[in-house]
Amino acid sequence: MAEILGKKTGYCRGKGGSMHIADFSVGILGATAVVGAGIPIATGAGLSIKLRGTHQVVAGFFGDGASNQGTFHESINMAAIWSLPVIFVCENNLYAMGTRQSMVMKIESISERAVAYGIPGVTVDGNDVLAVYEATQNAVNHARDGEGPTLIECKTYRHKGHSRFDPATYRPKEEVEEWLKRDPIPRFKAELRKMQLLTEQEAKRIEQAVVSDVEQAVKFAAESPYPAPEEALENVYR
Ligand SMILES: Cc1ncc(C[n+]2csc(CCOP(=O)(O)OP(=O)(O)O)c2C)c(N)n1
Ligand SMILES: [Mg+2]
Repeated sequence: MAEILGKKTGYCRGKGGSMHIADFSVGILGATAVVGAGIPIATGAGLSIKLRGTHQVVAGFFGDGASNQGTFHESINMAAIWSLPVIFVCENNLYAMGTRQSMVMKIESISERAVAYGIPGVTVDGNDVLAVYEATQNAVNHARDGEGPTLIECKTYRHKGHSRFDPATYRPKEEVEEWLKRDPIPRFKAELRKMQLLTEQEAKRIEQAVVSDVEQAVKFAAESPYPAPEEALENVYR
């Protein structure tokens, strides 16, 4: 919250904002506002892991729209030929801003593109927590065994417009209603309840704890100072 509000206490001291947030201390190399620009960064991080010989694995996230950028094709091909430990995670939410996938692609599943680079490509129900977990686990094992990258396509949906200013009138009402029923959070809760791994009381406690964390983050951010003007050129590349 502090970073989003441009405050000095944010992860990037208020200079990254929501679009360029990074936290190297936990391995988050950074978000980027340039669609598809994170994909070559993931490949580069994979090369770094290989050269350093650690057991790390990179996960790079991007959208269906980003998979039409040249960076997607070039980066996956390089990661494939060098057998880099990278998981390319495509969150296919059917839209790139207002552009529906079917308007700009002849294929239905983006995972099909993996064939062109000789790597595994899987499509999973992106709103099914355990299905995503399983696909990721397989891809991690594959990467750690030195077998190279995997492309995972998570089929999902955007619950709202692209931004707060987008009324998203280009989407059929029925389509939105259908997808809202598949919201992964209540769905996973129901699954845990069915497996008797969660009581209603525990679920309530978790929800309250999350609400309280968010409220505290908002309060902390609101009360934090902005960076001083004379710090403008500190902690930035120039
Ligand atoms: C190179 C580039 N072109 C255009 C834009 C404008 N833009 C911002 S988000 C977006 C759509 C991205 O769609 P997708 O990859 O499907 O990601 P989603 O927002 O659905 O997660 C576009 C075109 C941009 N930020 N960068
Ligand atoms: Mg999209």
